[in-house]
Amino acid sequence: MRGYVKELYDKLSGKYSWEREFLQAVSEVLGSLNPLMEREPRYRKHRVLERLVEPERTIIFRIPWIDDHGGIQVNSGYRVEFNNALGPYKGGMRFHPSVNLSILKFLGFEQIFKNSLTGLSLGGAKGGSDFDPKGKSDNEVMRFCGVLMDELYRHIGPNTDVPAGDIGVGGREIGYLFGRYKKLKNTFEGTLTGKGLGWGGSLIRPEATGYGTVYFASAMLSAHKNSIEGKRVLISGSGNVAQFVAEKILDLGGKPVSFSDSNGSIIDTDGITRAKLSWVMELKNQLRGRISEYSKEFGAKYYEGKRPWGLTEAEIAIPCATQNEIGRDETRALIDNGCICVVEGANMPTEPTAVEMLHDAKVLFGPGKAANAGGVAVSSLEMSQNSMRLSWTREEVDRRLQIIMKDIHTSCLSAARDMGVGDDYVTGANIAGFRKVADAMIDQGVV
Ligand code: NDP
Ligand code: 2IT
Repeated sequence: MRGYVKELYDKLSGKYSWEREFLQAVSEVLGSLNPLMEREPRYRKHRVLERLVEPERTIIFRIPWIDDHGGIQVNSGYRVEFNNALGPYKGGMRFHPSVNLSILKFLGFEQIFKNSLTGLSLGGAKGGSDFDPKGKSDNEVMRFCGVLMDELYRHIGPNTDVPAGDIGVGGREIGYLFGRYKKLKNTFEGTLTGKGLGWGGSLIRPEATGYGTVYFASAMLSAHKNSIEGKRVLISGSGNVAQFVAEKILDLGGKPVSFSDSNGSIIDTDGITRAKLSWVMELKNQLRGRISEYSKEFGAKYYEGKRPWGLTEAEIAIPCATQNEIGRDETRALIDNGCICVVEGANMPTEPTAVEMLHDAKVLFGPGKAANAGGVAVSSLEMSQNSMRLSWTREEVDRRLQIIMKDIHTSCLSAARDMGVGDDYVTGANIAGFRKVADAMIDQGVV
């Protein structure tokens, strides 16, 4: 980073010095924008960047709830409404003990550019709580979601802000959140996405992030005269995104060889078959068990406390757990074990120095804001279906998802080539995502 964007970044990092993840996300975007700022001075004149790095609104609230033993628990709730230049605020809710304002600001900031890349009318937001759903009963999760919504409902709406899922928030949580929202507002409307299929949800929404990430990987490989077929694929996480990445890899003839969770990783060099995958889906989605149980069931090796990178040879790596889960040593191990392509299913899973190493080693790198945009894209298709009061078929939604992912890939590559940085997808995604939002902000004046 240098010049004007560096000055801006230094100011921001002085003001929010403790917001490590947020500053990391901003630094990555600003690092790509310098040449564009020099080429098109109007962005600087209108102080678009200064405005973009401040959320339009941040709501922080208390969530007191009663546990199964009659005890009073207290959590923090957040919604960061970052930017609505392109459409209603849109982005997921994360429930995880690590959640704080820095993490939600990083996710909300990324979401602005991701949503812009989809080509759909979506602003950027993120929210969540430091509530830990692990080990809680369904009734506890329901009571917690109810109290969270007692505050959140006044800030959201189908044309205002439309939350969805993220880590720790799946179909069960969206159901409880929607139930309370509907009761409080006395209106049945599409204010949340990821809803159940019987009550306004869209086919393919659960699959969309994972499928979309693999469609993006496939487009990257095909632009470089390669494909997924026959490739071994390391996957981290074993939740929503990881499961459907594995399913689509199998559809396209690849071989998933790992899963992980916050306790450790399993490596299955025989390959995770469809039968093993459906066992994992039941383990994680119904029984809410640990991935270590996979090794007891199928005899694969379990590595306690380790992430899967470089634990076995593989051509492709798709991180699908959380931020900063691939560091320098792991990147070295990936490269030494034959990795040619890293695609981010998770948000910001690769540390900045690791991204540099991948670029230097000419490993293809697909950044999350482009690669995992299929989830929010199908959320937007869910909103469209809700507005029209109809439901598209599985084939129709999947067809649209494939087109959107292909278009995102093309936008990233053409923005990168336009800036003379070859196939640097990070620069491409940041510039293509930024331009649309920045132009809209200029058109709409200083608001
Ligand atoms: P889930 O809650 O379904 O799964 C998360 C998985 O990641 C679990 O296996 C979890 O393990 C693991 N994990 C979470 N936090 C950590 C941690 N701190 N360290 C190690 N492992 C961890 O979430 P999703 O699959 O929905 O989300 C995964 C990633 O994808 C996130 O980065 C999310 O922001 C991103 N994403 C999700 C989208 C969606 O539509 N759901 C859309 C776009 C991106 P454990 O069970 O032990 O906690
Ligand atoms: O990070 C993400 O894009 C999501 N968690 C999905 C957001 C959404 O609104 O579907």
